[in-house]
Amino acid sequence: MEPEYLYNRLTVHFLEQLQNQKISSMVRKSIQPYKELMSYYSCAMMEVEMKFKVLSEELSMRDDRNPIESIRTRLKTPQSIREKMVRKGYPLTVESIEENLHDIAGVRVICSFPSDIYTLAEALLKQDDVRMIEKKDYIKHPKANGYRSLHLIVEIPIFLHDHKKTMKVEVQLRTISMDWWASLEQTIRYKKDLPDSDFIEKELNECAEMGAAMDARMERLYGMVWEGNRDL
Ligand code: 0O2
Repeated sequence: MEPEYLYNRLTVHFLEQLQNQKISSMVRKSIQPYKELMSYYSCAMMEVEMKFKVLSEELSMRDDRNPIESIRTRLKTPQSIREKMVRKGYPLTVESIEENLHDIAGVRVICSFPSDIYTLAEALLKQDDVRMIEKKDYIKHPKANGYRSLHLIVEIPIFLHDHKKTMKVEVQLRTISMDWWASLEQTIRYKKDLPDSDFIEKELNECAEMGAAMDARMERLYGMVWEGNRDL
């Protein structure tokens, strides 16, 4: 049997066993390729986070305010990786995880105003070691439930001791109010197997609209106060 094939099978076994929290010692030894991949994602995530920290430092200096309220990072859990691979019908191998899942490393950037989202996205995408793979603008085109954020899948290099590797990272940019909505909507309903409810759907959608309206008003106020543009 090919060692690579064996590794892959064992990783599958690892992911399956993980769900039951029964990891045999043999499976433990087999998880090296999976652990390596996760560590590369972790490095890529740190790189992207640092890029935003640098932008935050520079833009704070330039504009006398920080366009970034906070940055959060997360690596997808093995359970969540397994669930998505199975749901999408991809083979459960380390190679397939790397090829098919683009959101294992996630960086969420919470911005002050909607325009900051686009300023930051543009600044990131202009960098010559960043390549955009995909863009989903759920702000200009909110999801039916009201979800808003700008999603970017970017590819960036990470420099290891003897080689360079290119990794994908999902970047989600949103305002405080978009984040507040997404966070509470996740608590209430997102990906929960709940029966359809027109009432809940309508309420959540209305809250999302209110959030968007507040964002627009706050941005307008900011423009009036700081830029002296009273006709905004
Ligand atoms: P978490 O907790 O962030 O890890 P899929 O992953 O198959 O659902 P796709 O096309 O890969 O869909 O990704 P999509 O829809 O562009 O964005 C997925 C991520 O965006 C989710 O990641 C959430 O973080 C966020 N998201 C998208 N839609 C919603 C929504 O309706 N409500 C909330 N609260 N968040 C949303 P994960 O992995 O599902 O979750």
